[in-house]
Amino acid sequence: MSELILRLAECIECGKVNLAAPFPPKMKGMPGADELCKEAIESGVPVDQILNDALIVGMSRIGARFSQGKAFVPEMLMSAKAMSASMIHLKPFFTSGEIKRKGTFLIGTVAGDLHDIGKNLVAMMIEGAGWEIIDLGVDVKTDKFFDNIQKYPDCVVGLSALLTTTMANMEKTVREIRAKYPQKVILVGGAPLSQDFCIKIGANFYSPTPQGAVEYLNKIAA
Ligand code: B1M
Repeated sequence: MSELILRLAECIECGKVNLAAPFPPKMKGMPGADELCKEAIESGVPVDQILNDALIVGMSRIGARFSQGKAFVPEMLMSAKAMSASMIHLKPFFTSGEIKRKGTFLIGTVAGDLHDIGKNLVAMMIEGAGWEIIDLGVDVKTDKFFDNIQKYPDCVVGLSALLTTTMANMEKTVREIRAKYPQKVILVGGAPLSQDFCIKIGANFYSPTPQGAVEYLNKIAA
């Protein structure tokens, strides 16, 4: 594998955004994801290789470390930032169809709930795994999910809830989606949830971490 790809994967994993970024201190003064991604494209590295062997590998390494308690939210946010800096260069290739997405993931925080930090992290990790993200934001009522399921019929749906009080709204939305779209794959997550709750409301999968959601999605996309 090319030296450039290995360095880019390391920048994503370590959250090195660009040359000017002071984080992480051990990479100060070195080119970051922004410059290395641009260089890789300009030197003819196939764009799907840049995505699969650098971006996805870097994001999955940081995701695994987070799941093991060896990395924390700020580090994941820096990795997501580095990924976004690279994605700017890759976006035209997605638009032209040269790089294929694994699927579309519709995500929102449920009605009545304004917490979005965890939801955003999950969205960024899933985007980093090669999925197109449609982020519906916070306080998302069932109708908004319906509108977007109609727009993206093959999408997988993800719901996040951070309050015990809004778990009831999650249940309502999942049941309503299930009634209208019985085959729809629905993932749920958020601090107060549990596997038992996931089963009770009829969602397909519960993950306490972004990486768990990524692994599940990759499995169903394979
Ligand atoms: Co709120 N809040 N908050 N809050 N808040 C909590 C959640 C709370 C636990 C604090 C406490 O009392 N100790 C408590 C909930 C208690 C409960 O119901 N069990 C609480 C409360 C009560 C409230 C208010 C009601 C307070 C009030 O006004 N009286 C109010 C409600 C507003 C509303 O939503 N309607 C409120 C408001 C707020 C702020 C707006 C001030 C702010 C949110 C800002 C924002 O999100 N933009 C806020 C914050 C920041 C918190 C805490 C401190 C941090 C939440 C967070 O971002 N964690 C939180 C206490 C805490 O957790 N220590 C608290 C970091 C984030 C990365 O983790 O969101 O769990 P998390 O996401 C994780 C996993 O859960 C998982 O992956 C993420 C990464 O690991 N995950 C998924 C999440 N979604 C997933 C989806 C998936 C898969 C995995 O698949 C689809």
